[in-house]
Amino acid sequence: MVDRNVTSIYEEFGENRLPPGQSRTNRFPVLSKSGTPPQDMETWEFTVTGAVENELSYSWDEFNELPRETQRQDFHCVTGWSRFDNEFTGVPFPTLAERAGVRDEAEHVLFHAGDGYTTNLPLDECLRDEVLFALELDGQPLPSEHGGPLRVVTPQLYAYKGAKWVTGVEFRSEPKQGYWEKRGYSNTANPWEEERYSTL
Ligand SMILES: Nc1nc2c(c(=O)[nH]1)N[C@H]1C(S)=C(S)[C@@H](COP(=O)(O)O)O[C@H]1N2
Ligand SMILES: [Mo]
Repeated sequence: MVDRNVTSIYEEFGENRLPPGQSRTNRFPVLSKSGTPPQDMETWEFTVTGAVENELSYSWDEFNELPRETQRQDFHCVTGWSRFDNEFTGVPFPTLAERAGVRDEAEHVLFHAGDGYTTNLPLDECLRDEVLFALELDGQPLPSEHGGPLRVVTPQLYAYKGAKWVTGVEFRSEPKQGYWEKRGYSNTANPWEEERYSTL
């Protein structure tokens, strides 16, 4: 059962559901900088750190007690493919932000992942209900190659903004560029503006 269908968020950004320069696929390609890291659920830990009132730390069992919802979302990869109607189940970013209590000086977010990947976003871009910490895809545990046990999805942005195997969220007063942002991909990553590459 889908709690929220967010496949119409494109209306905020452009005319068409399929962003310019994208082609639609029913496959789900895997794009990882260095393969799928091993996961040990006994020692798995997820942290919320930085400019918050309460830094948080969750074991896998604790994370599973958080309120979650299922959303129908589209997924746009900067390399040119889009996959429509994915059903992701997870914890919306605002839920975790509220539990941690974001301090006034926090304006940026850096996501950390188990393979050393990082990606950055302005806080505003994260405080949207469709930014999910996803545990399931189409009713099944998220496949490890797609970021299981836990990944971020950002349907309003190119998918490199969603860290697979996410291990932590750091709230910051200053921005810090992530893995692909440092290597020339766009900081802002809006698919309807075709913000693929850094203009710097
Ligand atoms: N931890 C981590 N997250 C990551 C990546 C990665 O290499 N490591 N690749 C990113 C890129 S470039 C894309 S396009 C999407 C791909 O997600 P998929 O493999 O599920 O298609 O994950 C993003 N998140
Ligand atoms: Mo990507």
